[in-house]
Amino acid sequence: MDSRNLGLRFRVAQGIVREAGQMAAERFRRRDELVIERKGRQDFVSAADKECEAFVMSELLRIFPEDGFLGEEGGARTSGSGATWIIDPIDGTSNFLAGLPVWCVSLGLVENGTSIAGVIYNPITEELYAARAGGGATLNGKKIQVSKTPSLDQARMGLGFSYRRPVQEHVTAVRACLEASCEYTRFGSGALGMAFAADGRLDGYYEAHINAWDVAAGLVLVKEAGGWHNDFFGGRDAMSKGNVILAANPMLAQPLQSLLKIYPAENLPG
Ligand code: LIP
Repeated sequence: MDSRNLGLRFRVAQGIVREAGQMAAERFRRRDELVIERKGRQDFVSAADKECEAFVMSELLRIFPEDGFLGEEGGARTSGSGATWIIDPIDGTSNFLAGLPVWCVSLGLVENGTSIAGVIYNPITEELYAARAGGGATLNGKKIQVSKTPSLDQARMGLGFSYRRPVQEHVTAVRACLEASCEYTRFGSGALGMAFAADGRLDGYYEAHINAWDVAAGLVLVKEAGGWHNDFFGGRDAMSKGNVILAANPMLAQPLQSLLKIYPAENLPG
């Protein structure tokens, strides 16, 4: 996509995500009124997720009718332009429903298996992350960069888990980190985990299986903030089936790679 078209989409996406975030924040404040449906083990959805996704999808397709769309709550449309918007209307739904202000709206734009623009917005903390390919990454307009932590025994990782994968696998990852004196935090929002890795509040983020809508925005954020991440969309059917995610500052990519025993080494930095 040429720079002018990407720039236009980047600006429009920030406006739409901010508006969607305000809608979701209103629902958050009145969450006791929400009807909650169960999608799976500790996996919930409410009218707030669906409303937010429908709003974002209708706005994007009104302005960019040729683009494709993939949403966590089922919104989908094949792309005519080669670019596909990927949205998680409320990432961290369990936190949202519990009243924890650790959730966000996450919107990514993917072309040819690469994330080229991303916006992540937590309307409660008023933090808006944005990045476009070649344009750097920002938090509320200020440039962000990944951490410079040089070794695991000084690091703090974000570790995510869902019942899509065996509990033992997560326990093994937690144990490996702790035995390496590497601290960890579990947020319940993969998108915020990637954002915190991009601005250096975390030194990296790992989850054995995550969906495209959780990381599509975070991938370009981490990359534009000088970080490294695995070839998420290189996985078979990753767009529809998800994949493992590992993101980190470049110095920790290899040590984390070995520690978590996830990938062959060829696509690591350095
Ligand atoms: C969440 C992800 C998180 C994962 C949770 C859940 P949701 O997405 O962001 O990384 O650990 O199980 O999938 O369901 O809140 O959009």
